[in-house]
Amino acid sequence: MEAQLEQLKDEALAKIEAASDVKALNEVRVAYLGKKGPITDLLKGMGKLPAEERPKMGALVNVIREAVTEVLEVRMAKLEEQAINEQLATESIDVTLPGRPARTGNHHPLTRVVEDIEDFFISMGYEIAEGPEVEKDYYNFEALNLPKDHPARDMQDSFYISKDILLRTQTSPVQARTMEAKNGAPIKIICPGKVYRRDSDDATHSHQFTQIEGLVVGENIRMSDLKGTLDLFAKKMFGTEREIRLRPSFFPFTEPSVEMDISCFKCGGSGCNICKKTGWIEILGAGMVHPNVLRMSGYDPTVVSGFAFGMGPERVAMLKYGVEDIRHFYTNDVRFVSQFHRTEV
Ligand code: 2U9
Repeated sequence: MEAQLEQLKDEALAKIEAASDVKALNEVRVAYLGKKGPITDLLKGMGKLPAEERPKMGALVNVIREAVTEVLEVRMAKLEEQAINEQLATESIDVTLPGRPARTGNHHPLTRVVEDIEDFFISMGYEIAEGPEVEKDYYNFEALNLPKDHPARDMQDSFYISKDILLRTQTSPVQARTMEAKNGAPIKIICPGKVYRRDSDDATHSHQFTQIEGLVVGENIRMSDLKGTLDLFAKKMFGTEREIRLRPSFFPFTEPSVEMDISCFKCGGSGCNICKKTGWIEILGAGMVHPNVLRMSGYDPTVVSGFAFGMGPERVAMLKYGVEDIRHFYTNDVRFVSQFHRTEV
């Protein structure tokens, strides 16, 4: 039995020595030390030996197993090193190859326009206010001077969740909520966000779009403040050459109400395809906050006044970047969205 074990050991050591690569050595390991190998067999066969021989034989098998394992590990380390060296000798790295440029992403054009508008108003001391997109009928309509029978509240134009809850159709409810919360204190905010209307989607309409509205409330806030603010805004967004024009309009929440045009940034006012030969481009709506709106949210219209304005960043982006279909903003085609890299550092 002992001689048999010694022979097994010599045989294993000879095969380890003869193994010329990692794969061959692994085969030797499985063959001699594996679950089906002779050493495991010997250990399993111990039960058949007379009881007094078992400890001695068991110890001998273990000594041999450990000796074989040790030699095998040393040989394995050597063969692995040899394999790596062979690989290194055959491979080469060309350090003169030009690097691959790191592809950076860019902001979505709408995000970019919204952030540009935000930056301007933040520079003017405004704060950004946000509110829920699922809104109460009260804040979306009632508090904005759109009473129950107003045509703009028609079920056709809004996504109702229940009788009193809908997807907001404008960001104005954020201003109404802010007024209520501020409890008579001065306000200077802009409210960017998503709004929803029941519209059939086409090149210029979308059932979901973006709005930015602004609200300033305090003592002695005048129409001239509104006009000065909008004039600066137009110059910042569309170029220092721009002039603005206010036309009378109507919104239930402002009185008087105006629509603002800017002088065409393409032709400078002489008439072209962008301004439809008028020299002017409509950009936003605005007005002095209606006394009813002030009163409903806890402000005294005999003491304070305010101005408000609203615009659609999609329209601003379409004009600024010559985008012809509003749906491009929402379909995430990389050929479209990757065209709006900011070039300024
Ligand atoms: C309160 C008081 C007044 C917000 C205003 C407009 C005029 C306006 C539209 C432009 C195109 C929205 O994106 S659009 O469809 N908005 O013309 N919005 S004044 O007036 C308010 C809002 C809230 C409490």
